[in-house]
Amino acid sequence: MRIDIITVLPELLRSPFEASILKRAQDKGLVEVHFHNLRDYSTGKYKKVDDYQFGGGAGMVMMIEPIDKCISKLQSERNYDEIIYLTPDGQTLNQNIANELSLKGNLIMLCGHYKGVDQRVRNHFVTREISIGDYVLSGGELAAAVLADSIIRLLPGVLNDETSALSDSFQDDLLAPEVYTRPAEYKGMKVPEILLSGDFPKIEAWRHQNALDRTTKRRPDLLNDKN
Ligand code: 6GU
Repeated sequence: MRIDIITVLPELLRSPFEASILKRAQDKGLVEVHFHNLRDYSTGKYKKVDDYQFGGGAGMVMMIEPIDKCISKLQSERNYDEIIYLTPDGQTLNQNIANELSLKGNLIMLCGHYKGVDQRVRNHFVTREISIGDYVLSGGELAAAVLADSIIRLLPGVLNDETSALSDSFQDDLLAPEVYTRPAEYKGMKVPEILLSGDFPKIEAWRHQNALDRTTKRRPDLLNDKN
């Protein structure tokens, strides 16, 4: 997979990709992540990427020309499966969307800023609009990092057995069961006996029940007939 991220703030975005699982995924050659500074595609003396909105109103709007230039250059080099615009009025990200996008080859992520991008970018270039939740961030950069992380960790070979994505919360519409590690007793606080029993079918049944109970209590909206 290849992810190209278009942003006015590449420095805000780099560090999440330089540690832990996201770094290892790139080191293993499972994903390439490239950052493109929109300012490099602006013309004129001041490298302008935003301007006042027609009709008046507070806040700047990201101009179509630098975005067009950047996207056109990328598209001249390869085909993209999706051009994703990160925006609070997009479709709310969930595990199903991450699963679906993890099956694609090349993705562009366009980070919105200020009042957002000129609507013509959305109408003519963007194929998909995603939000990461009902709250407002200062820009799309952190949202792009969240989206990219949710996708990259699903690529085959990125996670090992211990961190397998299959046992994640949400992957089967259930929250993950509670977990414990050594010591088996700490200041009188004990680990559930069943987990120490070595009876794996019983442990699996306990975990499923625990996941079900936790979901019922915390997120009843997730439950469906599958569970
Ligand atoms: Cl994608 N962008 C911004 N600016 N705020 C958000 C968001 C995106 N998703 C949730 N809040």
